[in-house]
Amino acid sequence: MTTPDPSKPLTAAAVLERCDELASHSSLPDGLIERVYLSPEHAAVNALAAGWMRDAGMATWQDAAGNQCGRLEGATPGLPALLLGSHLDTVPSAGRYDGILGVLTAIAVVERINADGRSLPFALEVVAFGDEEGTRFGTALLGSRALAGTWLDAWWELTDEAGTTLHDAFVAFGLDPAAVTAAARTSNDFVGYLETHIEQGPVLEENDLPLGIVSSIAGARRFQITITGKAGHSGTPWTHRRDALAGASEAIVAIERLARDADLIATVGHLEVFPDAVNVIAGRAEFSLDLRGRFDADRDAAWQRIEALLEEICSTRGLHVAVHQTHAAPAAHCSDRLRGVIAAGIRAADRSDDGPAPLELLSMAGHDAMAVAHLTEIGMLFVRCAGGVSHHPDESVTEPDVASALDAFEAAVLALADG
Ligand code: HGY
Ligand code: MN
Ligand code: MN
Ligand code: MN
Repeated sequence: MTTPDPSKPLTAAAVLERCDELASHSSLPDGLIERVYLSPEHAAVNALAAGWMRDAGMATWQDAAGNQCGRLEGATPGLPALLLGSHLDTVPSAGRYDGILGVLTAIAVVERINADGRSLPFALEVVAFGDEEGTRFGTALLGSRALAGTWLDAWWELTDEAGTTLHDAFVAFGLDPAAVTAAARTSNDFVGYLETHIEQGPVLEENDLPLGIVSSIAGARRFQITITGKAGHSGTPWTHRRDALAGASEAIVAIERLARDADLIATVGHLEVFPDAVNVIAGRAEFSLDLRGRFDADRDAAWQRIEALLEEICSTRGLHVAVHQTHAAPAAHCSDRLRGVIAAGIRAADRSDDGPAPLELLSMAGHDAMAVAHLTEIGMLFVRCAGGVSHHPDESVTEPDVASALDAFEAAVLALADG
């Protein structure tokens, strides 16, 4: 095992350079970033992360679901581990810090602790999850749900845009679908899970804070909604039209109004029209819906009202609606214990023992921590990102904030060890 040089702790600048290197592994041209589960780009960044994990002194392996893992033993071999990590996959036309900063912060902190010769009462494991976003197959958290032991065999027939099934993508990546359950860990394997992530919202910036503590993560449900009418000549009189796109448009605006009134967040990010021609009335419109809120019960009650709304709009317009849920993740709560060590880490980083308590905030963005919460306590450290922008090439963080995050995350791990 490598023993890193304590005189050269991994700096924020080095972590940001690694973010840039990972960003170069993309399936898109012109500097745009897209890296999906079980792709050649995924294999490339797993190899890079594995090398950096080994430089930090970890033993490394790729698990049966394609997650890249590393482990540094504690005071004695075989102890349960504190799991650290995030994800390496991205949305289309992504930023370079969502998920990636969390993986690299975890590796850097293990390197620092190892270099300082600290032997902790637990092992340290780092996991770089392969599919948090769900970009390729539509349902999210596949990597972390494999580790959590909540994988569903119903997913094997999910297909990507090219029609490749998840099953065949596993095989092409060199994985055995029948062995995916080998990725599942147990609660006894871990003492907890800590994840660093950019906030993907404006709250830290509005409060002029570099770091914050996540209190809980909003649960999301995703749907594919298909509205069917009758394609026809664009000169058809109003009395004879059953326009699926006009119906979908009315529904989308009505859903937004309903979500705003219910203090929820609803996003329609995908829309496809058939036959998609300037002089043909749309016979079919298919759109996605991502619905999330602080409380699952409010979200689910609103979803029932949305279903009634869809039926009403479609019956008025002589249209048919079909709904298919593609993803559901319950809200997850960060434990008092791990929120406490994150707070201790932030205070240590900004040396503000007598300052105001670090800010706690809800994450409207989903995270792998939601899936890992099935196994063990979770805690998350948020890092300010400019304008709260994420899932966009303009996603950005500052070197000083990353330096603070490294110090805070290391101090949080040590606070747990000393606790
Ligand atoms: O969708 C989300 O909230 C996360 O970024 N995957
Ligand atoms: Mn994301
Ligand atoms: Mn993320
Ligand atoms: Mn589609």
